[in-house]
Amino acid sequence: MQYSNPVIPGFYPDPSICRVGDDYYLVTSSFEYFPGVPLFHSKDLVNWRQIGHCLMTERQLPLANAGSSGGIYAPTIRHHDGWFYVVTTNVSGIGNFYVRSEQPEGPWSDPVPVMQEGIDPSLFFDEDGRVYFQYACYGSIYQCEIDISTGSMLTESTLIWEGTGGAYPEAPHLYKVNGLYYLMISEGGTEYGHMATIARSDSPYGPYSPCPHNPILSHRSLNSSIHATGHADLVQAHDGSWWAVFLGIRPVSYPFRHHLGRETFLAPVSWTADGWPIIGEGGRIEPLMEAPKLPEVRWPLKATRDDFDEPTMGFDWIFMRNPAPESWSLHESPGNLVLRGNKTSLDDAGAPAFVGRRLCHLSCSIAALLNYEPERDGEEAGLTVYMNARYHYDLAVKLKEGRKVIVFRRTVGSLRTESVLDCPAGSVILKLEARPEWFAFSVQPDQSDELELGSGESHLLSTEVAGGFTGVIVAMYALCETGHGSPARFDWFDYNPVF
Ligand code: 6LW
Repeated sequence: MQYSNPVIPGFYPDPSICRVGDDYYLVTSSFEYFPGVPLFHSKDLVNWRQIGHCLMTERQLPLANAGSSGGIYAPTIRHHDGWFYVVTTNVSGIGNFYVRSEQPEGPWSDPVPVMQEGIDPSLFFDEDGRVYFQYACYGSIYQCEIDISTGSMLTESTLIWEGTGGAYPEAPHLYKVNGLYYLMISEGGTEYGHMATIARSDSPYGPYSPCPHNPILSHRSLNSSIHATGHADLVQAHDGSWWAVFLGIRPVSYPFRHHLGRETFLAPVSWTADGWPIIGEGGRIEPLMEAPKLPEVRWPLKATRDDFDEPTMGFDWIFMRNPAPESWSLHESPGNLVLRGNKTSLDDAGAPAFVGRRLCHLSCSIAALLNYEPERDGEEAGLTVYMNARYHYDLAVKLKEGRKVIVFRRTVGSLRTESVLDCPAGSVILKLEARPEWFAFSVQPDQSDELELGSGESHLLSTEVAGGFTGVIVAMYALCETGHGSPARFDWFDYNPVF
């Protein structure tokens, strides 16, 4: 049986995985979005369901100072002695820290800081009870021992490997196999030169001897629909087979540009006769690959419509930074998500009234029913296809010089275009058709014909143009320059992948 890559599509980069019995858990980076560090569960490594987030409170994840692509960088998840540990970095806050929980669904603890600079922290629990903390800093990989009950450092940090000469050695993970310590990292930068490399030693502190088959994973200079593979983590399945999760991208158009962000991929790991792990076929992976020989467990398909009838938001929904409590409500108008604009706009590095989900498919149909009668001039509410504060396409209902209008706006760096149509009173359905190379916007006012507003190229919202580490988010939003805007009632939100 085959499976298709990515196994977790959409902006879910820097994956880390651990196994407890026949259960697999996986976390990814989340940057300026809240809640942080999405947590996934699988029984077969192919079918994943999100079961929550590890950072659910502002105390765990203060993001007020996080710019675009700030906040939470790469996490690592490990399980030891009955506890789950997730270690990560808030680059816009306390730096390196971990949270822990006895159940993967939480509650997760308050942050335990590790007073060590750098990014991409990882944990290794050795058989003698020692706990090692690895991280990337100053272009090398460092390690110290820590007291896992307090996060305090028990030894000085020492440089343990500088990689094979690629730029930016990062994403370290340490494994012990047949009595040897294997240190896997990524090099070459997270773009088209990305690769995973590995070295081994008979001591956790090295010296580490590099694998003669490095890189053990890379799509650099390959003719493939998948690029930038790297930032990998290894797991031994409960049937004894080895697998790797790692990030990759799926560029569209030429020159290569990708807008979904870095996604999570899976590939088998084989061991060479001289005891080295190789990911995929000689480091190359495919969109379709042989599935693990584990009992397949599929999860219930997600509903394509969210009616906002539940008391809490589903796990797919994320906010931009820590949301202002008064900017959103599921209780003000039962059966609706109500947004009230504040003074923060989509162009600001703040916390606008914004509830979004990752765009996980190159082709999909998205729509939302909006009841909104703006009373303050300049206030608006609608949908945005958002890469970051300087690159987004918006479709909104707005009060403009006393008239209720529909606005279609494209913000591409310093360039901005805007088209306006009169909007009849009453509700409107805001529509977005996403295809690999473009986004098309239209509205369906109540009792009226659909009106096409325009389209925008996807490559203008791509990482190669917009920069950063995230991927496109489709969000409902509201803004009001005077603060506390009129209620924007979103009755439902549809997300229908087009295959
Ligand atoms: C991540 C690091 C990286 O921490 O980017 O480019 C950072 N490589 O591994 C954010 O994904």
